[in-house]
Amino acid sequence: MLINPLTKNIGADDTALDLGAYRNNDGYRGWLRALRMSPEKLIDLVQKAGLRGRGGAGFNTGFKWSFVPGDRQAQPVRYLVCNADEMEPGTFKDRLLMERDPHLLLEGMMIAAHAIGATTAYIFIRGEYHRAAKVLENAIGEAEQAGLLTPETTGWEQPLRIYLHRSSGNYICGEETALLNALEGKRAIPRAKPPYPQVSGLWGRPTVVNNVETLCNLPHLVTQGADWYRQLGRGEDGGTKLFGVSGKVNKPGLWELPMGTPVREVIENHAGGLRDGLTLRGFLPGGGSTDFLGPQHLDLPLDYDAVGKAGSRLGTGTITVLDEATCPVGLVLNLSRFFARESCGWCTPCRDGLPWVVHILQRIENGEGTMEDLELLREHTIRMAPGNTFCALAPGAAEPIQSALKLFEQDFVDHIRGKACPFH
Ligand code: L3W
Repeated sequence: MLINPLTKNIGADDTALDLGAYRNNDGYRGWLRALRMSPEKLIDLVQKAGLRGRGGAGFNTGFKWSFVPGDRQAQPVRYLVCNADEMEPGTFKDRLLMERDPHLLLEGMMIAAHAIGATTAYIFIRGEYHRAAKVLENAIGEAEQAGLLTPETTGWEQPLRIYLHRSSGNYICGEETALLNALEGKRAIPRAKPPYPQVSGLWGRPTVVNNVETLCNLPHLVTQGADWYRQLGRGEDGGTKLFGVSGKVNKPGLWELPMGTPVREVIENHAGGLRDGLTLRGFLPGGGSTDFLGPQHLDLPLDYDAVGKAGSRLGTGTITVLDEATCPVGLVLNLSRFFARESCGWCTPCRDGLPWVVHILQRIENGEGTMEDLELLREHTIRMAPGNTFCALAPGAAEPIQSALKLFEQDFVDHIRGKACPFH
């Protein structure tokens, strides 16, 4: 039984799979099967499989597609956008898929386009991903030359056009509505939701934005079916996931594992445990905009709901570990600097709040903080709560700070009382 659908074609050498090799490995079979299905059936299949968005939010993919208006005659123009703007701190999973198996992504996009009735698709890729961009350009050219996107193959009225758009912006461009503004050539600021893009997205037309890893799940899901997909998971959620670990571990990296794999297995078995006899103090489960969890959560299954119930979010599934020799204040300062720099400046808690947070954290890290600073820090993060901002950037940035203030409060106090960073 196939247990690694996302990485089955990714071998030891670092070359990207070309179209011929991809086809010889059963490539584009999911696509051909999807073409024989009605869009409604395809949407239903993906919804039943329980595929959840791998960009960080975990929204049910088939359910998202189902919001696109069904009447194609009334609204013939629809868009598919692949969100490849991977910039979340500690996250490097989509890059692997794009650089090494570009046709898996293209096949996933073609299946999604069939489901929603899109005839134009965009891959919005992080500007720094030069190699992935080159590999994808080449793969799009191969697919076009082989006639895969033509009406003769698809049976559609028009050819499917896939464009690669290289971002020149920052982290906020990964927020789906800021991304759409960027694609339209406007300033990349988030739009108010609703309306969600599925109803009114790119140039006001129905648009679905899906993450790279989400789309790469589709070819095998369609070939093997919803039951197979669900059974791949070990817990509540179906399928597999690219889990990663960074920080002071013996073998930082990325592995395709069943959804629901316990944290301990990822950190100890796959990442080889902590380096130099260090012990674990905590970890961010899925990127820099998630809450810290502690060693008591090592047996937690890496599922969306399970991690949510433990007080954090699965996010991108790429874990950052915190060991006892690393300063938690310095770590959250570093993350906050990133989020402050990458804000689009559209709403006040983000534009003004994040620089204040950086200023306070810097003061504490320098040994110049006061006990009042802790309260001030807490207040600022409360002002960044969801509902006070247009998008998830500031609420996400607040998560590691708020959880660090709970789990590692003594470290903050030690900085203030000792008038220096105890880790230096
Ligand atoms: C229709 C509703 N559609 C939600 C759709 C919505 C979107 C998806 C998720 O942020 C998170 C963020 C980062 N009717 C709907 C609906 N949708 N309600 O579902 O939406 P949402 O608002 O829950 O999240 P989001 O704003 O898209 C994504 C977190 O991911 N994150 C960041 C990851 C960064 C990367 C990267 O760099 N590549 O992945 C990590 O945790 O903080 O919370 O499509 O339209 N009622």
